[in-house]
Amino acid sequence: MFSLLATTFDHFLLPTPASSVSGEVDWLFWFVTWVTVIFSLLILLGTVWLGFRFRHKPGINDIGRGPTHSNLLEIVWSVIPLIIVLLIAIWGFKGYMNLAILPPANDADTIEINVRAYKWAWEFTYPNGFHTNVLHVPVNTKIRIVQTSDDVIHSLYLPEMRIKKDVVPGRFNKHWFEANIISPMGYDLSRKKSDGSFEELNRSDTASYEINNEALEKGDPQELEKARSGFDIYCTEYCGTGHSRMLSKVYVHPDMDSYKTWLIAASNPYRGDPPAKDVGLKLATNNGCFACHSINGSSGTGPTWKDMYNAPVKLTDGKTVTVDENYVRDSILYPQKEIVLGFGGAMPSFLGKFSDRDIAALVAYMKSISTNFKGDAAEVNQPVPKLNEDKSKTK
Ligand code: HEC
Ligand SMILES: [Cu+2]
Repeated sequence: MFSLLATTFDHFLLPTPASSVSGEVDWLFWFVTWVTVIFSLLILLGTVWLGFRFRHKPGINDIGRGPTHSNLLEIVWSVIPLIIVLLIAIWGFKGYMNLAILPPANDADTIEINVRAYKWAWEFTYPNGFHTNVLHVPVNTKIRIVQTSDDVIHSLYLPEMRIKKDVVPGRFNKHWFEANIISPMGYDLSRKKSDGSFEELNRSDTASYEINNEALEKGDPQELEKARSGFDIYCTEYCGTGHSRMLSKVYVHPDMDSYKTWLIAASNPYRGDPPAKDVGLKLATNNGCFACHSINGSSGTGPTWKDMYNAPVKLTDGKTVTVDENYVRDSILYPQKEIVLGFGGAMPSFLGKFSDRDIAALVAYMKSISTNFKGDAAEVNQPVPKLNEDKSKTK
């Protein structure tokens, strides 16, 4: 009976069950709900019936002598609730343990995703270091989530996956889920077919996935359509004025290949031929350059990049050189070759990590923040030209 009623009311109270634990969670939810409903009704009806049955009757003033004790009644109303409550406790504890014990991190079939919460957005970091504001996962794959917050307490809630956990600053909270159905996809309003209908959003096309909450609030139709695809992600810990805007999506891919295709395309900073300086900024951000280099003129572990391009630098060997493409290239690939006066040789080598195309993009970014760059400003806004060596990388 429970499951029959449960399916009838399924989408009334609970969103689509989409993970390996949703069946169990929903069963327990409906069990508790119906036990509550049935017992509330029994008690209410009993009270009304007893009140009516033993109401005051005119002419009868004898209050009578009813039964004072019944062992049978005492046992029935103690043991039945005890069994029900124990059932709920054991069942709930099993479910809790299942969610609390993570799949092993070294399992090849498990994907670990880092979540960073801040006022007021989510950032999901994938195993290759790429991060974005939406969550992509393959279906039927265990996902370990390791999460922390930059500022206040947030809470990561994926209703369709039936998981929720606080994101607390100063510690890493972990949980996991395994999606077992593919997420719904909306339509791409920028791609109209000849019959007037729209193409379905393509799971491995990243450009159409990143959420722009500002545009969404302004009612941008493309963003509204996107909001109809994927499953929901909410923050469920009131965290300030932007709390209600901490919305995101989880996209469940039909298989590992589709997920990987997406990840490779999304991680490629050249996707969509953006301006060279933007590629450079992305490369610098993704590779941690800003841990040591500032762009505001202040020195960190390394010299600032502000006004660095085309400026003279004094080196420890007494020479003075002007920062140009080759100097930057050498600084990145062979940092110990020329060391800037006043700085230790703490710069790690990025040999093998950056192609010359990448370095051209980094230089374009450095030009864009240097008043010593006297060239055409439009230059840094052109896409980085494709070089032969990159053919294999960008496919
Ligand atoms: C661990 C700290 C650290 C990180 C991370 C780091 N650098 Fe450096 N970098 C330094 C230091 C220290 C120097 C100065 C000493 C030297 O010339 O080797 C330097 C020097 C440089 C210079 C020459 C600066 C000048 O004023 O002449 C460039 C260009 C540069 N780094 C680029 C990068 C890029 C690009 C990245 C990221 C891919 C990066 N660095 C990451 C520490 C770092
Ligand atoms: Cu929040």
